[in-house]
Amino acid sequence: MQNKITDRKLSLNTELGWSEAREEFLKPCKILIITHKNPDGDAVGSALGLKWILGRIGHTVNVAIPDDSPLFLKWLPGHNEIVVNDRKMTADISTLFNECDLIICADFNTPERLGGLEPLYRESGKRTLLIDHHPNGDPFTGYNFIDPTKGSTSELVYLFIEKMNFAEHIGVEAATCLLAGIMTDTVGLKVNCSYPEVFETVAALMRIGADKDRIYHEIYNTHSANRMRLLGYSLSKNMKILPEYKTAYIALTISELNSYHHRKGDTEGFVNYPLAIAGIVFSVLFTEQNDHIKLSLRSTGDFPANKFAQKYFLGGGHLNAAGGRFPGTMKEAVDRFESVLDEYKELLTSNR
Ligand SMILES: [Mn+2]
Repeated sequence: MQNKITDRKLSLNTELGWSEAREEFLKPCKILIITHKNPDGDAVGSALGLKWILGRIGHTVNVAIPDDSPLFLKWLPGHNEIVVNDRKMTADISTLFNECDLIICADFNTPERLGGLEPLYRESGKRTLLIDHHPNGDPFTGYNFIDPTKGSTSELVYLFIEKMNFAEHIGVEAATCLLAGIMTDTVGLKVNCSYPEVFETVAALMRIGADKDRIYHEIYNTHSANRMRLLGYSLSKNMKILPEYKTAYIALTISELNSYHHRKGDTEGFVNYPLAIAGIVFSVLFTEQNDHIKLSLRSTGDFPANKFAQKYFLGGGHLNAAGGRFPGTMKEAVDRFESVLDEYKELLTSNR
């Protein structure tokens, strides 16, 4: 493996890649696993799952994330050992970057997604490996294991470990983290998992001891009353439906969020609700942040939420699940959104 972003890039989907990687992982070393800002269940689940497995193999492993993860992930085994950049632990984190032998990037496809960790990553000069399922990414690391046909990076971590002949090192903690990651990116095994192999991985993780029902409960049934009331408000008072575009959106300002005592992660999943309305194929959630408007976009069928986000909202992601941002006010963001929809009218209305 090579050092810099511009050096040789080797896909693990080649025999050479696998044999080099196997050798690499046999000697104990210091590994730093990093993932994207606003980490979701797949980001944290894949990173922690890897940490448990590589630790068992004999490596010294740390996980660092750019900002804190939402409350519904804090129960994951090993979560309390994650180093979070926004807790003013930058000094500790730069030591981790300096002292590791290998950096594993999980669940993102461009270094910009690292937020505050990006400069540390770019300056690290370490050997690097990327495991990811986002489409059209730049394989920016020395090694990469990328498969956009998979519903989650956590599933790819399982396949990676299996392919490396390390499956015996997957314990119940790792299995729990990986199944949590699979469950969150597939919204409880409902979307992005219409291929039989994913259920073989789920079955394998359950046999190791992952408790599917408990994981589902911890992720989906541990909300606060305030979060449920905010959801109720979003759907009954705030959601706007544009039937001529088969589109619906929710736009929450900071003052609206505050009036429901919003906590990080509370709006997670809101964007999926409008898609349950007959005839709606495109749903967007706008949430006001301190200095920009954040967008979550979901679509059904072949409407490319990622291309839409990329073209107009500085974002990207998957075909049916993408993110973006808008530097301006909520009104400007929503006006812009409504004004560009017409360009997609045919694509939207021909979708089911
Ligand atoms: Mn993911």
